[in-house]
Parts: sequence; C-alpha cells; structure tokens
Amino acid sequence: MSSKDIDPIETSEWLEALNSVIEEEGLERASFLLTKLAERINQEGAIPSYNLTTPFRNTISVKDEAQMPGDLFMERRIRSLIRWNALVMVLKANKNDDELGGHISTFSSAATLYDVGFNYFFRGSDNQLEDMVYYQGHCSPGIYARSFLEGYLDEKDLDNFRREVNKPGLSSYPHPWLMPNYWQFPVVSMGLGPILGIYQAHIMRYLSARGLVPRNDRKVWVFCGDGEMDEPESKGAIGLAGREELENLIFVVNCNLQRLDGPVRGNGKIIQELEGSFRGEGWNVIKVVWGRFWDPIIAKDTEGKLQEIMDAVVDGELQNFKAKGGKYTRENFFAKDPSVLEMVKDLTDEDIYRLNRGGHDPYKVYAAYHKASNSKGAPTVILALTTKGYGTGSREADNTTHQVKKLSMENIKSFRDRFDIPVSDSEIENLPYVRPPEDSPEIQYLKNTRKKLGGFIPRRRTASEKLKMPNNTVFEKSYDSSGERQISTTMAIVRIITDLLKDNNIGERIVPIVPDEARTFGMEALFRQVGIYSSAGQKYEPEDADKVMWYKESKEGVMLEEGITEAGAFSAWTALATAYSNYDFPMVPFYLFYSMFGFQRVHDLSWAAGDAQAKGFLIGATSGRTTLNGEGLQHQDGHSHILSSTIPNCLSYDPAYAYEIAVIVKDGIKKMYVDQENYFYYITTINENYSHPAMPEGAEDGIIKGMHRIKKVDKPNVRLIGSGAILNESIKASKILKQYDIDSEVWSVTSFNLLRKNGMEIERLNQLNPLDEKKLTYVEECFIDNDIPTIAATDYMRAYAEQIRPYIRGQYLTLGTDGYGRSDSRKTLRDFFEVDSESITRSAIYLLFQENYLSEDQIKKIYKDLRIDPNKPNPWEV
Ligand SMILES: Cc1ncc(C[n+]2csc(CCOP(=O)(O)OP(=O)(O)O)c2C)c(N)n1
Ligand SMILES: [Mg+2]
Repeated sequence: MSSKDIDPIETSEWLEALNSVIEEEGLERASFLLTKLAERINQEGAIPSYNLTTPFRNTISVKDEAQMPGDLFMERRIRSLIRWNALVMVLKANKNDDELGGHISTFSSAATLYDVGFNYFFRGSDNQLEDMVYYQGHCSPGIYARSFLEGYLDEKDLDNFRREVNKPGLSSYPHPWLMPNYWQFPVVSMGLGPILGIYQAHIMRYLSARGLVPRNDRKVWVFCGDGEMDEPESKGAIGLAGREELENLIFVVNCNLQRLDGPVRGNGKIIQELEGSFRGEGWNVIKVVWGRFWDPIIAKDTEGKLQEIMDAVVDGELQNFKAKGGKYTRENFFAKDPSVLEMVKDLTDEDIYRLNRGGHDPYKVYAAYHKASNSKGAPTVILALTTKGYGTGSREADNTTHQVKKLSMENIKSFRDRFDIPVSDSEIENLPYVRPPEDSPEIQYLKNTRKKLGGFIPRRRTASEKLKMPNNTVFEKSYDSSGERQISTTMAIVRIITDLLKDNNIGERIVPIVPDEARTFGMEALFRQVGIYSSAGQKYEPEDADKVMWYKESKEGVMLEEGITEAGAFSAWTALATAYSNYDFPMVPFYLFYSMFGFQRVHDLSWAAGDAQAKGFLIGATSGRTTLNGEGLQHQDGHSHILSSTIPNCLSYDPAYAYEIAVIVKDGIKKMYVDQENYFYYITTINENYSHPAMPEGAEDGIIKGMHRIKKVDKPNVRLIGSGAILNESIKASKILKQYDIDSEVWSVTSFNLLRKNGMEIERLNQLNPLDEKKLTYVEECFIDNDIPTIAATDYMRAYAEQIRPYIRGQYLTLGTDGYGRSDSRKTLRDFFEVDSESITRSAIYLLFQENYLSEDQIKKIYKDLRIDPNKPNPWEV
C-alpha cells in the first residue's frame, strides 16, 4: 500500500468525518466504523495495514492518565538513595583485584520501573498470596539496595555482594538455591523469566479453575530487557498468554534500546516491533515512550510534524540523543522540520537533554501500571523507553555501558550531584552506603508504602504444608509379578499415576503433563477420566465423542496437554513443582516426555528448576538408544542420564521393573512432600513389553540407593550388572554363560548416578577423616564378598556405567550405546551397539580369560559359538 497522499483534500474530508464521530459518539463508535470499513475493503481482497502498531508515542493520552497519589519528591529521594547504594555495592565489589563483576547500567535504566511497582503495585504476603515478580536478573543490585533501606539487609550484606562462599553473601543474580528466604525465581539466563512467568500465570488460573487456590487479583509481573526479547523463549509463549486471556500477567519490557554489545535495533524500532508482535498475539500493549516534560511540546504538534519525526527516527539515533546531548538532539532531531525546531526554541540544550523518557517518569509509569493492573480479559505488556546507564555521566547510552563495573571519580560525582546524594567530596572516595536513620521521613515513608501493600518483597516461602502419603495399595499392586502379561515400564508408571489421581490423600495434587504425546505413552484413558484443562471448556463436540476414551477438554480438567512445546510444558511443570513455595500449596506434577526431548531440549530450564528447588517427577518415557527401535537418530536417547546427573538436586533412575518404579515413586513422594527434602526426580521408562517379576524380599533399600541383587548364586564366577531395558540382556547372558559352566550373579542398577554420588561422598569422608575406621561405599558394600569380574550394560553411553569404576576392586568392563542411534529392530540395534546378551557374554568370557580362568582353546570356541567378528565396525564411528 502506498503511503503517498494523492488527494489531500479528500483525505481531510474523511478525517473531518472521523473527527466528528470521535467527538460526538466517542472512540468506541469510531473504532467500530473503521472496523466495518476495513471489512468492506477486505471483501475486495485488500488487507488494511493499520491495526497492529500505533504511532511512536504514549498509548495513554495525557487526559486519560491515572494520577499518582504519593509524594513525588519523597519518592525521588528514596529512589536516588536506592540508585546510589546499588551503584556503590557494584563499585565496591570491583574496587580491588577480585574482579567480581556486577552491573550498573541496567538497573540505572530500570530504577523507576521497579520503584513505582514497589511503591504502588507489588503486593506482599500479609493479606493474600504475594504478587510474583520476575526481576531482570542483572538488576539485582537495585533490589538489594531497596532491601537495605528497608532494613532487611545491612552494610555487611552489601559488602558481600558476589562473595557467597563465606556467608552471609548476596548472590550475583536471583538464585533461590543460594538465597532461599529471598529470591523466588531464577531468571538471569535471558528468556527464562518471560516463559516461566507466562506459565506461572497460566498455572495460577489452572489452580483456581480446579478450586485448589482461590481466584483473586494476584499478579505475575515479568520484567525483561529489550535485547532479551530476541530469545525464542521470551516470545515463544506469548500466544498462549493471549489465547488464555491471562489478565493476571503484566510484562514490563525495559526498552533502553541497548543490549550487551550495542543497539538492540539500531536500524529500526524495538518498541514498534514488539507492539506488533504482542498485539498480534492478543495482548494489551501500553507504550510509555515520552515523559511528562514532552507533554507541552507534543501539545503544540497540531500538524503532526513532530510525530512524523518521532515515527521516522531509528533507535540507533535515539541512543545518540542521550549519548551526545541536547545540542546534538536539537540539530539532528528537532531540526528535521523548521516548524518542529520552532517548538523548542525556548528550551536550552540542557532542557532538551532533560526531556525525559517515559520509563524514567514516575507519573507515566504509574499511569501505565494502573491501567495494566485494572485491565480485564488479556495480558498486558508495557513497553517503556529508557536510557541505559541513566545518570552515569559520560557512560550514559555508551555502547559499552552494559559492562561498566567501575566509574571514574568524575562520573561518580556527577551521579551524586544528579541524584542529590548527601555525600561530601571528602567522603566520596570511601564510597559510603547511605541509609537515613530509622525514624527519618524517608525510611518511614518507604516502610509505610510496603505496609499498605501487605509487606516486603522479595521473600521466598521455605516452609509449606506436609502432604500425607498415598494409600500403600497404589504401590503394592506393582510389587506382584505381572505373570504372563507383558507390559512396559511406561505402562507401569501410567498405571501408578492413574491410581495416584484417585487416591484420597494426595489425588487432587497429582497433575499429569504432556506435550502432545499422551497417546505415545498410552495415557489417552486419562483424557476422559480426569479431563484436559482448558480455560475455555469445550465449545465443540469432539470427533470421538462416541468412543470410550474421548477427547474431553474442560474448565476443571486435571491433565495439562500443553501442545508441542517442551519448553512450555516444562515451565508449567516448574510452576507446579514450586507451588509448595509460591502458593503454600504443594502439588505433585508428573511431566511425561520423550526422554530425548527432555534435558537435551530444555536443559537451561531444568537447571533453573533445580535452582528454584522444584519438587516433582520428570518421566523420560520411551527412553533408551536401542529400545526405542524404529524412530532413529533424533529420537533415541542414550545420554539423558548423563545430562540429568549435572543437576545437583535431581535424583535420577533407570528402572527395569514395575516394582522398582513403584518403590522409587513412593520414596520420592516421601522424600519431597513428607520429609520435605529438596529434590526432584527423573525416571526413565521404556516402551518394550516384557513380563515383570515380583519384588524380592527386602529389595526396597537397594532400589532406592541404586542397586539390588536379582540373581544370587553360591559361588559366582562373574557379576553382571544391568540397568533399565538392558537388564533383560544381562539375565539372558547369565543363562548363556551357564551353558559353559560359568556361574554369574545379576544385579539391577536402578541408578548409576546415585551410586556415584554415594561413592564421592564416602571417598571424601574417608579422606577428611584418615584416622577413623574406613567407611565403605554402597558399591563396595554390595560387592564385598569377592572381586570377581564385573560387566555393566546399559542402554546409555558407557560414561553412565563408568561412574562407579573407582569403587569396584576387581576387573570392570562397561558396555553402552555410544554413537548416533538409527532405525532397526531392537535385536539388531543391540547387536550393533554391543549391548545384547551375546556381547555381555563375550565381555564376561574375555575378562575370565584375562584372569586365566579360561584357556585359549576355551575362549576360541566360545567366541566362535557367539559368532564374534573381530572386524565389526566400531558403533560410535559409523
Ligand atoms: C541466555 C543468556 N545469554 C546471554 C547472557 C549474557 N547477557 C547478560 S545481560 C545481556 C544483555 C541484555 O540486554 P537487555 O536484555 O537489553 O537488558 P538490559 O541490560 O539492556 O536491560 C546478555 C547478552 C545471558 N545472561 N543469558
Ligand atoms: Mg536493553
């Protein structure tokens, strides 16, 4: 569409007509008429292009701004002290050679955005559950500085910013693991705050729809950077928020136009771009572009000439206007049109430089938050224009400002002067923190604002309700043999989840979550049994309404079918897994996914879940490199246990039998929800069907610790240890060996990861206490009887089973599935990766030969029987 006006007279007639509708009948009517006109033109095949973005100016007009009720000057004084203390703590952390780092420029651009929130909007937990605020991680100094004025932190705490080893220290960024009474949400990794915040708001609605927590006007506030919005995670879930009409969600994007290296959109306009994206996804968009000093100038712009310049300017230039000052701005911005230049003729260059941006104007920010908090039927995004490094003198809007950790004394003094900090020239070298006395008007005002809002934040709830254990029958059913029936462990866990859902003690807390894989895991019966949560209910008759397992969506649905988004489903899981803290209401989420699309896909979110002290179950279903036979390279997981082992509080298991799963889940519920320990669980299950034995007497302890013996012989010659799907191959190998009169015992290893943890712990303990009686690792305890050769086989990379080598005294050989997967039958794949019974047998024979237990003739014969090909290609190189 051409933007050239070929008939200005006709245009003005149309505009006049529209003006009169606006004046006489109001905006709503005018908007209706425009929509009708657009529909009309659309019938002819044209697409009107006006609806997604609005001109580059404040969304809320001056006359519609809600008035900020507080004391502007008092608040400015308090905010200035917060700015100063935040600056000082970073400067101090970098005063010597420790180079501890920290950020100055981000918080300096965001201080007003937070302050208005703290003064008027963010609610504490005194009267209702507190608002949930996802801070921009590298703004942490500003949040600490406020807590310092509030009296929660003292000077020693601030001095220990980024010095955490000898407590008390303040963590670099929001880390609940390190500051469990303070930070709720780990966010500094760009993009995590936005996606976690969206799913937090979604889960809030889910919990109230089910009647588990009351629906109120609790809010989720997500603060993020404009550069951060480039992360796929940041924008990836905004469609869900729009679709679900999450009016409890407010995004504040700090548009300081810069990221780490330089401009976010030097050649464009990030605010306009984000406006289009968010509005297109159904959000309310509130742009806070210009501060109130602009109001009188904008009021003069009756011809729209200033607006034209505002619309045309790119962000790279906007950055210059702050970096290079008022004279530059007059010459390169206002001078673009003589009539616009005229509008600022009475302003000095200094006045022009001080024309404030919306994000630094408490009045404008207040009006935006007020509107956002009272909006119904959609989430709101506030796009606030700010200046990076605001107040740091020559470092303001400088391309390198992100990494500034030290300032010249000249810049420090100019900061002090700009914000009227009561520190004299003689004191300033020492970089003193400033906190007025407790009874000063500033501290009293600050405390009063928080009192009115229900208490201080951030604060994290560490204690929560204990849950009751489910009825034992849920688990006991799995302790019996499956007899002739062949089932998979995926089926076994689904059965346990189904029974848990019906349990009187814990049923309402159980939430199955899937990312469009329920049928893959045989969970479709749950569709109808518990329903799929949908805020819209079900507005259609499902195609399969006449079937037993029809697709039932419902407002009170229990199951979360999050669609094809592992990051989204994981974020929903995290919200539920931390509900014990954030809602004071423990939930027990089970997230089932293709194990290959678990940690590998969303590891940063898993890491954050660990940091947040999530409690719940992750089920890596259809796992194993050879067990998921047909799906090939991208689907066959042989390393998720290596990845899970990187998260310190994740307990991971690769069980083989239904009874093992039952014991692990039971123990998990006890540890996490009754004993209230800080763990979450990763359990792999498989889709191979076989019959499951009954649980041997007294096996529970070993299952939980990571290993238990399933076949005992009097005088074993070798020991076979297997895990998950491959345990059956170890059992078969044991039978083959018997044909050669070789006796073997067999152990099921439920967790090499936990065996290693125990090993590390005991080894270290012995080392630290050399004179005490030496303690045995659990592996040593298990294998105490003899030093016979041990062969481990798993469906994972060898590194998984290698972890226990230091604790095994005899010979040890590991088999695994190193290399890329590929499609074929299980049998062929296991032969290919050398984890089948023949390969296990071969390994046992080889080790026995090494120990001179077998002669050359014997090994030759057995190798021949086993059809061993010495020239077989190496599986991890083909
Ligand atoms: C996933 C991830 N990648 C990179 C970084 C390093 N990093 C920290 S802040 C930053 C720039 C942030 O820019 P923006 O989002 O615009 O925030 P601002 O500081 O400008 O407010 C980068 C790249 C990170 N923290 N997380
Ligand atoms: Mg930025």
